[in-house]
Amino acid sequence: MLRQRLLRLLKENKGEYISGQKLSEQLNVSRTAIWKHINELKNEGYQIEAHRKMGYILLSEPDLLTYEEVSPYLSTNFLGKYYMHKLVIDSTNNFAKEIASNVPDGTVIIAEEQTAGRGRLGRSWISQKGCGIWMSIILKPNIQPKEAINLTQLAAISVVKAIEEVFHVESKIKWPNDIILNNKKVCGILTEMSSEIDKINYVIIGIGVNVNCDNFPEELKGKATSLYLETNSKVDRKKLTASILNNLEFYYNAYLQKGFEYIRPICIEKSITIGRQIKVIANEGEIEGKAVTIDNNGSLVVETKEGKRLSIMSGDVSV
Ligand code: BT5
Repeated sequence: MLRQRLLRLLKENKGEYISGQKLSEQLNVSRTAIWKHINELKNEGYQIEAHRKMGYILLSEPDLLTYEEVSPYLSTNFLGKYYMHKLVIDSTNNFAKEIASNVPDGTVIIAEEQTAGRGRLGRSWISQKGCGIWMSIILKPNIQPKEAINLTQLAAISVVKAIEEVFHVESKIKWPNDIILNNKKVCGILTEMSSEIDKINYVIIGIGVNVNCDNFPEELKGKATSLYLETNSKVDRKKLTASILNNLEFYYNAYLQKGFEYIRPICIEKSITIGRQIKVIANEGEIEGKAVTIDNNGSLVVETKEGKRLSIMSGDVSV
């Protein structure tokens, strides 16, 4: 695409002028076409100055999670190769569901803002404009439907590893789908699936990370936080997005090749739940006891005060 090639050239020469003549020669298009695309980029927030003799200079890029902005940090083979970016959407998971059957494995959908972001069980997910990573990843794994719960764990460790890698901050996983930083929720994961009895059509992993958010509604104060609030510095959403995808592809491949056993020790190491006295609201009802481990299926093992061990596949944990 011309636009992408033009942007690449401007980025390669960031802070330096590049003449309209040179751009038109290298891209093999007219100077008018260049000028038209430059104007489009400027409208999207790229700060580009034009000088009659010297040409164009890129001064800064917008804080947007477009493919052009995230891909320089991506090292994946298939995740995010098909990538859609929206300024506003109701929910990236809703949109992913609409398109899932017609797009390749590893498709990523990212929005700057969600007007109806969703949590589990019909709960809502606050997704303010430009301050977080609100994304859905479509996967088409050849695994049994009951194994899909493992993918939530894969996403959780990928987010924890990415936060560690990019910002050197240690977060923890509250089984099964919350990432916790200093006792507050910084990220939530919503995994949804379409399947037959023994075959998955697709899985959608929805990941919401509060990155630079600094203003939560009253009911979330004390419960929710962002990387910005915890580290006191504005955080690069582009690098974090790419690192989550890089890690997810790595752990996903490892999981498909070696099974959940490979992932399990990391889930246990990064868990904030294990070892604690907890209450779980699960399909089986309300269960109280000590979280002892995560088993080979990814279920949480809870020991009740009667000494009975229960394996729980999903639920809401409170400590
Ligand atoms: C979750 O549900 O934590 C899953 C959140 C998944 C969000 C992503 S964003 C991209 C994709 N598209 C979507 O529409 N969703 C996914 P759950 O465990 O049910 O937690 C929901 C609860 O978290 C709410 O009831 C609130 O108490 C709290 N909450 C809502 N917004 C929050 C936020 N931004 N940060 C922290 N906590 C929040």
